[in-house]
Order: sequence, then structure tokens, then C-alpha cells
Amino acid sequence: MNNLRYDWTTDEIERLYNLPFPELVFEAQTVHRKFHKTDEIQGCQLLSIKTGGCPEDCAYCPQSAHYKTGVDREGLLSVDKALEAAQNAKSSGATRFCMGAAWRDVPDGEQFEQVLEMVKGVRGIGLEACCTLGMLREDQAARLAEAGLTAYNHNLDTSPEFYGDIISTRVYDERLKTLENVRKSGVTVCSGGIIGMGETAEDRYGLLRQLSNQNPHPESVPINQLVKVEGTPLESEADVDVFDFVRMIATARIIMPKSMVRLSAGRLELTDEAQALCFLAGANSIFMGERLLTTPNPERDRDEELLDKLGMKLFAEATA
Ligand code: SAM
Ligand code: DTB
Ligand code: SF4
Repeated sequence: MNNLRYDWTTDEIERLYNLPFPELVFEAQTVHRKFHKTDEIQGCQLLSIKTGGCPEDCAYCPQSAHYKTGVDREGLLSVDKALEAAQNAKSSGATRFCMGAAWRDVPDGEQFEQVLEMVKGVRGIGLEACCTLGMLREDQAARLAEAGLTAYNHNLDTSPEFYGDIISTRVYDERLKTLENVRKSGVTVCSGGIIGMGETAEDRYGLLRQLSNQNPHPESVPINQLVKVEGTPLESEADVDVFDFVRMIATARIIMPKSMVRLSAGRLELTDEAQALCFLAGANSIFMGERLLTTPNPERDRDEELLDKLGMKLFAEATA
């Protein structure tokens, strides 16, 4: 059961996802405690280094130039500002710092050099460094690797079948190609998806199949609950059933035993009890701080209180 597998079928994933809830959580716990500590989660901090005005039309995204969401367009942040934020993140207990840019793909030239400086600086502070900058060529991935980048985030978001309903300005294969470029560079892969975009259960299994059929598995799998932002086409989507969200996390944990499964966007909508269920189901990371990229996130104090109540703690050190 616990040997890593890269050939999970949609049927197998469907069977796991739909197990009686106690069975599913038991399976997930069993895998979780074999590969991870159950009383520790990693704190990550996000920073938007280049906000808004993105040419892509991702239906969930407040930063797309296609929608009126009130997100102001800003140029690339200075290296100093980014490193100041990284230092603050470290002081508040984060061990991974993720820099996000609203780009379709990574620009060459001065801006890329500036991002490379940020990566070097973040590593110098003693944090894991992650970037999410859009599509990436092989040579760009190699330069990020050289700068010391720990991980590159590039989400598959949903199933190949549903992808076209959410984004029309790029195709699934382009996402897979970037993941391949990252993998070749030696930078670890962070890739996951979003629940609550109007996808069917089959689309969720399809996303999990795509992720788990990668060899090696993505080292990091963020599971986001859609943050419904006014002005985006998905502003009025129906809420996700909390048990479906937990099922998604548990299934990801079982089929990708060694990966970090990250309880990502959407935590403001979750009660303490729901978050505790996510940890029981194998989530072992959260984003900390009052802001994700452009949307709010629970305050540091609330997270600290929750972890205290659960007798859990944050990773003391970066692992990479
Ligand atoms: N532009 C780059 C890209 O798309 O790869 C990097 C930044 S983009 C904001 C990073 C990820 O944030 C997206 O792939 C998506 O999964 C997630 N995201 C964006 N808006 C979201 C929302 N409203 N709710 C949940 N996740 C969201
Ligand atoms: C991921 O999967 N979730 C994070 C991170 N990777 C980059 C982003 C969430 C963004 C939520 C919407 C916003 O704050 O703009
Ligand atoms: Fe642009 Fe990324 Fe937002 Fe899509 S998800 S609109 S690529 S910033």
C-alpha cells in the first residue's frame, strides 16, 4: 500500500475518495504517520512580487486583466522590499517563502535578474525559496536552480477535461511542459489545484490522477479552496462541502505519501474543526500571514491559537 506508485487509475482514486469517511481518514492517517510527523506542519509565507494586469484569463483569478476586481496593477517589487518581507516571515515562524508574479510567462532581462537576486537573498536568510511566475523555459529553470531556488509552483488546477472551461489563453499541455522543465532543472515541483470552481467529482479524480502519475510525484501539492473574488467569472460559485475538501486532502495524502500536502487558499472559510480534520487527513502545511497574494488569510494569532489547542507546532527549520 505504501510503496510509491505512479500508475494510480481514476477508478482507484474514485474508490479511495468515496470510502466511508472514517475509513478514508484512517487510511490517510496511516500513510501520514509513516512518512511525516503528525504534530508538525510547515508554515509558508506568500508574497506577491508583481501584482495584477495578467494577460491570462483564469476564471478564478483576481489578477487577470480580463476582469474588474479592484486589484491594482503594480510593477515588480524591489529586491530590498522582498527580502524585508522574507525576514519578517522568518521571524513569525515561516520556513518557506513563496514569491508569486502575475505573469503568463517569465520575462527575460532585468526583471528576471531581479527575481534571481530575490531567490539568492531568501536562501541567504535560511528559508526555502519558492517561485510561481507562470510558464518557464528549460534555460530559465536552470538559472533559477543555479540561484538556489528550492521549489517552483505551477498548478494544474483541475482535470484536463475541465481546464478549457476555466482558462482559454493556454492549454493543459503547456502546464505539463513547464513542470517537465522544472523537474529537469533539479528544482523541486510544487503543483496542485483548486476545488470549488464548478468541477465535477470526476474532474477532482482527474486532477489527482494527473498529479500522482508524475514520476517523481510533485514534492509539494497545494490544495486550494476557491477564494471567490467579486468581478471574476467564478464570483458566485457554490460553496464546497467541507467533507469533500477533506476527502480531497486525504486522497492526495494516500496516493502521494511522501509529498507535502498543503492546506492552501480558502482557510478563512474553514472553521477550526474543519482545519483540524484537514490535518488529520494528512495536510501538513499552511500559508501564514494575513494575506495570500491579493486576498485575506487568517491572522497569525488565530493560527497560533489553533495549533496550540491541537498540541501541534510549526517546523522549526527549513528542510531544504
Ligand atoms: N501567474 C502564475 C501562474 O498562474 O502560474 C503564478 C501566480 S497564480 C496567482 C498561482 C496560483 O494561485 C494559480 O495557479 C491558482 O491555482 C491559485 N489561485 C489564484 N487565484 C485563486 C483563487 N481565487 N482561489 C484559489 N486559488 C487561486
Ligand atoms: C497555491 O497553490 N496557492 C497560492 C500559491 N500556490 C501561489 C496562491 C493562492 C492565491 C489565492 C488568491 C490570491 O490571494 O490572489
Ligand atoms: Fe495570471 Fe496566474 Fe492569475 Fe492566471 S492565475 S490570471 S496566469 S496570475
